Amino acid sequence: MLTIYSDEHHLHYGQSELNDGELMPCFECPARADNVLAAVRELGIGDIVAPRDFGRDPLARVHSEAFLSFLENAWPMWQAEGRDCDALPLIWPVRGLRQVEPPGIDGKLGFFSMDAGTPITAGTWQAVTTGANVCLTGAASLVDGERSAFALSRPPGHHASSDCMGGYCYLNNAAIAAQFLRDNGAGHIAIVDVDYHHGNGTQSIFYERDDVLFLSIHADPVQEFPYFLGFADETGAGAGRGFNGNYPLPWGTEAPAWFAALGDCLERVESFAPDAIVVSLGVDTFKDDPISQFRLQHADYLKVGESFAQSGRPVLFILEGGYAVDDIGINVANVLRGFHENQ
Ligand code: Q9C
Ligand code: ZN
Repeated sequence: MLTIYSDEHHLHYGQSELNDGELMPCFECPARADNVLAAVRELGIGDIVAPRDFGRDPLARVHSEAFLSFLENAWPMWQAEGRDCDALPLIWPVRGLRQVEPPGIDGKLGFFSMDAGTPITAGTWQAVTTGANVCLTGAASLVDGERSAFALSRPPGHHASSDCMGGYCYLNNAAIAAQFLRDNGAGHIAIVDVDYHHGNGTQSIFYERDDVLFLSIHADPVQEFPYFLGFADETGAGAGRGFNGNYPLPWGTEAPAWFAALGDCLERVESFAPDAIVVSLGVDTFKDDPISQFRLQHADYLKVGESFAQSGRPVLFILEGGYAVDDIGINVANVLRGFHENQ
């Protein structure tokens, strides 16, 4: 299996996020991808290659021009205010407030975000565009006939919508890759999101479409971030009715219940018969994840990979969450190994 990777993820290194009422060090850190890279190298199941540059067009297929231009200019605007700490929002246009893009950076940060856990730093734009290129290079390899690829990118993407960052996410890599596959000959794409958190951004991007099936297994939003999307009754709208599936599970969920949901997802994928599957691969379902409450174990991830291999369809794995930094390498490598040994 081909892995795509760039060191440029190091350019995004947030200092702090608001968590439990305190500013604390970011859970989403460069060591995550470094550790995954080391584990994939050791696994030795294929080449590790650099991304190609796909330019702005594939990003603009998913994100609004106003949002892309905000992401690109946020740091220079923040700096122009004389600040050199991370840029974080402090006010959002909630119910009763006007939904109009403000001219200044403090207004824009709230207008284009959903939480205060997603800092913009000096290198964020460069890192996130390179991360998207990592995923696009993986998608392009499937177009060229590869059976599978692993996009080893960070920061993650599945919480980002067409015009909002949040949940450590800026550009929605899975959506960008799925749209690229659609634009390059695939008629139908399934996105299976196994990150611990609901992929609210991906869901919202494809909610009214019947060409991209979105399925997500995650902690129940009644208990867990992102709180405001990811319920079981969200099944799609308009033409997309029936093409969105959520599997909210309670805190404490262990492997049997989790794999029952995955089995159900994969049956739905089979009847949809997509040309390829994009997997939003978060491993924050791990029992020792510092911000999550599921209980999957190292060996369970082998079975995750094996389950996707059994579909027999081309698969693009894209790294999302996973914050047990010392375990993220083995967990991700186990998914890839489980796939590789059963394809
Ligand atoms: N007290 C991803 O896994 N903060 N994002 C949670 C917990 C946001 C996670 C706070 C978590 C976002 C891609
Ligand atoms: Zn997550």
